[in-house]
Amino acid sequence: MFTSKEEFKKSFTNRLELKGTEKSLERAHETLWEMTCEWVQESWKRTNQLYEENQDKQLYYMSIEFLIGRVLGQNLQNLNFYNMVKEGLDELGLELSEIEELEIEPGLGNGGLGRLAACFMDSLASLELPGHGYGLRYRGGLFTQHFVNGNQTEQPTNWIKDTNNVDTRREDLAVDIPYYGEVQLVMGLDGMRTKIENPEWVKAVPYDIPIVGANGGTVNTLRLWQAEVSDRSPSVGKEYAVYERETAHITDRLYPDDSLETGKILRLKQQYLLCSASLQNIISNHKSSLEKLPDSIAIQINDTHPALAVPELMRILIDDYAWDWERAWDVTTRTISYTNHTILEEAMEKWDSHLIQSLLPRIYLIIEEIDRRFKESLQNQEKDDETLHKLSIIENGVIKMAVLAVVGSYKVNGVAKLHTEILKKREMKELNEQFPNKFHNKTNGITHRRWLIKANQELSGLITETIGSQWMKEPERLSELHYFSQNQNFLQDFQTIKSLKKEQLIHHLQRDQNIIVDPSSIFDIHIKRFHGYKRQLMNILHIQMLYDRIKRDSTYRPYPRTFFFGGKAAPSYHFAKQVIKMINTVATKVNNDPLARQHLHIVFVENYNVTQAEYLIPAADVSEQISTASKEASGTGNMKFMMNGALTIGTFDGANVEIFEQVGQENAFVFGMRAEQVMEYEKNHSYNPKEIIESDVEIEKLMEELVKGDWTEGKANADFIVGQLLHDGDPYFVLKDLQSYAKAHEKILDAYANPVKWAEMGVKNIAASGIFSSDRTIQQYSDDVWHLTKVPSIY
Ligand code: 26W
Repeated sequence: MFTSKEEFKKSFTNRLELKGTEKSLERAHETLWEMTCEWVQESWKRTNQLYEENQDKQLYYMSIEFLIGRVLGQNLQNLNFYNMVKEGLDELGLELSEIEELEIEPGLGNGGLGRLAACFMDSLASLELPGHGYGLRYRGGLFTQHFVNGNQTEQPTNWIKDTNNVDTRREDLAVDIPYYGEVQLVMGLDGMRTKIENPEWVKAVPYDIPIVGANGGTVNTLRLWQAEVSDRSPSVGKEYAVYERETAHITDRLYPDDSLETGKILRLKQQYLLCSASLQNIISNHKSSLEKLPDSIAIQINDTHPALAVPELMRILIDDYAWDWERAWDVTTRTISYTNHTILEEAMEKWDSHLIQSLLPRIYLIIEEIDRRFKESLQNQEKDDETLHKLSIIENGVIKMAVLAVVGSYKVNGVAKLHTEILKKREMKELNEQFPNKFHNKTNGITHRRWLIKANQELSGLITETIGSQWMKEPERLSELHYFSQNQNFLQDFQTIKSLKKEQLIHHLQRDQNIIVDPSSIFDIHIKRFHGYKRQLMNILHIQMLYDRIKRDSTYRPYPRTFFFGGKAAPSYHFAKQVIKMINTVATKVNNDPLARQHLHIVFVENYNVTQAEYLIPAADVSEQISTASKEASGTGNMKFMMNGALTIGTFDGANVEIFEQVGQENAFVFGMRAEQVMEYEKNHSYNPKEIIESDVEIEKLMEELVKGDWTEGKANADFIVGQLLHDGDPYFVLKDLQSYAKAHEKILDAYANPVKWAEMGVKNIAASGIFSSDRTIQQYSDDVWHLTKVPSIY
């Protein structure tokens, strides 16, 4: 470990020289990476020792996705070495940011759910709480997106290199996972036991990633499992080569669908591998005191993807440790808790009973028994058929994972107030009534260390100069900035930094995509996965409306705006892909029109990922959070923008509601229907988009142009978009909210015309954003669900 810049430079140069005379950027990266790993190693070892000595309660966060982003710079930041290293390298003629650019980010997640898991890992370590992650080590992360003719293409992204990976293989901790086989009763020393005969064994090998907390004191572990062939004989009747191939497939790719349930056997294999390997690993450390499991550990399952943890823990306790059902159920349901991240019907996981029965025969029997006992317990409660239907785990040959997760957990939470209310009052009403104290809310958060301190070092520096550095530890103290929202010097500095972040983004885009952007335009940014309910379509339709207005009305010459889009569509989600194609088509038309181009510019950032987000968010003036009310469980991008002083244009949905509550509606641009209205329309099937078209000339004209194909290329594209809006009844209420959205945009222009007022609103947003740090979220989980104790790190 070094204590000064000079020491660092010396050590760095020595190591670099050992690598040979050629001083490439790659070598510098390799050297810095190795040094960082060594610094982390010490704290990692010490943290683990402390946990062991103190026998502290440990939390295990199980998630099928961990979207951690680049690691090097963030680790340096959390170790408090970033500036020192940057300056040292500078003096050696090297640019730290260029070195950072060499890291391929591990895209082990699709979107919000995976990124949330990563933010939580950061907060756990930073709060010095014993909390670790269990996930899967996909060889290929989320696909790389390119546009060919405006269409999304997908290439596999391989993030694993030959050397210097972010993770360390732990062969010593490998476990075997049983698939298929037959369930049999065998006579053991202590009576009859259930056993799986002739399963197909797959070896799960863990790879550990250190999670470095703030100030580098606590280093927790993210453990990712990789599937490999087992030394035990594979199942009879299968060629070894086939077994080998099928095994390698299990952790070969991240499933790129983030809301469409694909129901593939491979996905089920992944889920079981995650649950079984993690639980075997946990139990092996607690063998001697299993009775006390709920006091010594907590398991949080991130959505239902790891819900098989419930029957798997039951299986281990009953089959491997000869416990009776009641005892096993008591311990299981006091150990596991569950977070729900979506109410979209198509994203609610359901598995075909036959599939589970054949792949996981023992697990199936346990789920069946859980369901039987639960139904039995309801028998004398006089429930009507509808209620019984909502409460059943298995029904008509289908297993409902959300019901299994609720029944098998001691706590269940939604991820924003509105979402939790919808869960309790509608989606899971019957379950909530059955288990009145189980449901609670934990509004999501984001780690301010990555999204402000690291991504916007300039702004974070200004904040520290202004209110001191305590806000980094207690982000709610950002509220002290409120006072400075009236201070002209501070506002000017804030504006200067915003311009600087815009320049940095421009530079990045120019280098990556050869796009030139006007730095004085309003940066209006819509970045997230492509989905109908996130309404990228509404955004692009509005831009078409603006184009028409500019063409039609020679007095309408609005202030220049750059509309940024970024996001991927699931490869099988055709509608979302058609919207991508359409945005690219509209972009070509608008950007090449000499008149419109003076006022509107559309930029579609290719391959949106965590790294791109770190460039885009600090540069934003306007944050687009425009989901159909009731559909976005929380959103977390909304919080990142707010923390960087962008103003939100948004609906009353997810955590937007709480953002508006914190900052005041006067410092945001709120529009559109409320969740109750949307749900009322849905219940009564009373929304008819044709009525909107007939009553609004502007929208009518827009639709005519769409039908004519003025805004699309190729008939298929026009048919898809028009089909959704007209013939499929506009399921996400795009036309219904369009004018209200357009009015909110007009208000944005009015507000932007007064730069000081605009900056003041931005600063008020930053000042009100502290509550959205994931440190707050994690502390609440710990207080209400996990009951962890802080383990202060010893330096
Ligand atoms: C079955 C396939 C599948 C895969 C992922 C279904 C659903 C998912 C996730 C639930 C999708 C997701 O990422 N949800 C998002 O979770 C965020 C973190 O809580 C929220 O902020 C977003 O609102 C929610 O859409």
